[in-house]
Amino acid sequence: MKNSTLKALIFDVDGTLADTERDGHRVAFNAAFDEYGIDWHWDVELYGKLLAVTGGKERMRYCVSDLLGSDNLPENFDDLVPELHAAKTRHYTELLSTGAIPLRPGVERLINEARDKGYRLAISTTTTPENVTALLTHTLGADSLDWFEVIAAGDIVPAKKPAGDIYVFALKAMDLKPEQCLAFEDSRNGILSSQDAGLTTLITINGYTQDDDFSGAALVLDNMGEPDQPFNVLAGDADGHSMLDCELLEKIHSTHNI
Ligand code: XBP
Ligand code: MG
Repeated sequence: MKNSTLKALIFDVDGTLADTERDGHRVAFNAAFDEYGIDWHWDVELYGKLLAVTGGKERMRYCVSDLLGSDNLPENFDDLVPELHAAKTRHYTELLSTGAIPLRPGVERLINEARDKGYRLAISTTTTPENVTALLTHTLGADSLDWFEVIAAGDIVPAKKPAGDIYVFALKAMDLKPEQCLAFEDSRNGILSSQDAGLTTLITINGYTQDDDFSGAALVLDNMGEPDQPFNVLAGDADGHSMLDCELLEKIHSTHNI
């Protein structure tokens, strides 16, 4: 099963392609709570704790069960979650349409290079599909939706990250084996998911995930790097490179798939 050629790159979205959590999803959740008269405000610190659970609907239920309890919530809160989440998605996509959240350093450059070199691309995320469409459309342009052969997102699999199902779904849809791909993640739940699916994984950390356990990652970076903005290597061997490019990806892939 080893010694395969690198064929495809599979990207997580939130935290990896863009820093969406603190100033995007969190803000949209709060706007939905306001809209529905719910007496919650998820501040930056609390939201960090809530990120233990992936998926917005799951996160709201976790907030009740493990963090804030049900005081002052409507009696039918659990039934209201899907509707509340739909409002959150509306607020989030509206926010993205203003161009409020850019891609992280190196993301567009790496995607363009990978396309030029003929690598296949996919997305594997727990977020709602509309959110992926909005992010790609308002950063790379509407055409970019077609650059990704598979956009595996949201409730398409019942078990979200850290389960490996969403990566397995993407691999199946592309008819590829894990050793023919690399995964790009930013969080502990993300790498647990990609590793569960057997994928060699590269990490770019962010403010919420910088202290996460990334055991087994092929490389841990602060970002993907640009020609005028070299990355910092936090773990692993970048072979003297200062930004993530296809040559480095090939080296990492061959080192980890022999
Ligand atoms: C992303 C998430 C998502 C978003 C919210 O995790 O956890 O839940 O925060 O999205 P990952 P929805 O980057 O590991 O995929 O509200 O649309 O569920
Ligand atoms: Mg992520």
